[in-house]
Amino acid sequence: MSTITLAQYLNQGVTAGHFDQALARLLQGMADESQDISENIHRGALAGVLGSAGSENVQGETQKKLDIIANDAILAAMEKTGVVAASASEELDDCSVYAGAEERPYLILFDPLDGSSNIDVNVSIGTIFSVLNNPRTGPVTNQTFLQPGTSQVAAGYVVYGPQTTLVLTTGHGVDGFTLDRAAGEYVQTSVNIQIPADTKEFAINMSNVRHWYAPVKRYIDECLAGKTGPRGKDFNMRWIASMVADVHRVLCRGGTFMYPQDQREPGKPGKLRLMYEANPISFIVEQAGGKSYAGAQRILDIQPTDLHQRCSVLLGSANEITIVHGYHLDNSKD
Ligand code: P6P
Repeated sequence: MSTITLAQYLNQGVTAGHFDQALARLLQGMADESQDISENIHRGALAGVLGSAGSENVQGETQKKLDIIANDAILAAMEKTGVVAASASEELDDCSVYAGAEERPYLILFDPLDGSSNIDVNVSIGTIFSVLNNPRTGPVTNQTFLQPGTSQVAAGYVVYGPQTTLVLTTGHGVDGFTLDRAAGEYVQTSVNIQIPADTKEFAINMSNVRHWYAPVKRYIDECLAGKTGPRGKDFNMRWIASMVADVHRVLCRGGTFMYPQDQREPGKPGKLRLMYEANPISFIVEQAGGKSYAGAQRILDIQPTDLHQRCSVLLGSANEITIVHGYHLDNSKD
């Protein structure tokens, strides 16, 4: 494959009319900032960036030093693009509105460092981002961001792992880029990623099995029953506890990733956040031929009511997700 740089890819996308120069600038800005984050992660203890920051985020979770470093860096980088009106982050209660927001075409939401409990034990973590249009119908507030996932104009993630990999979609398929540290730029290494429709691999936190509702319990039990069970094949399990790393594996070789709502807190629809985790990842998964549901409902169809709302997540290989989604529909009928 003749490789092209991210900059060349973005120029081609503008020329092809897939997106405008402003979105290209936004995506380049996010990619450039991810290089700095990658370097910090790569140096770890040598850069003095490991460990807790001694503070909590809006979710009440202990913040790691790198959570704050990444968050502040992305906020600044998005302002610098000149095309982002405001940013919403997992780490902040409210959106950050930039000067001249009324003229700037895009909004961005992000989880600056997802899976940060893995930072100190050298396991892959990631950045997830979602891009929406700024309707420019008045001042930007948290409410301006409350658009369904189908409204996204772009979404992406960066996996900080053995390689630093950027995966993105602008609604024209999913493409992947590997960071060439020596050259200081991303090079395209995957074109039009497609998730295999069938799989023998599922990812879920099995320690929660006693809390699951019936549809997920039935699906996983059937996978665990293996060859002699109703599925007629053995399954393997993975759980990295870093959504981006688990999802990237699904994109590369198929599989399912599930973090379902469970009975621990019946009023809580799930652990993962809709706006800056489930929506961008679901946009990517569907563009790659997969499926993504919050129980019976398609995630991208959810009309948000809060910037930090959570949802159940069942995503991955289309033929497998169709099965577990079907169990939720049966359950809804019951
Ligand atoms: P658990 C990381 O904290 C995260 O939000 C996702 O990246 C990950 O898939 C999940 O939570 C892990 O949750 O309950 O297994 O620690």
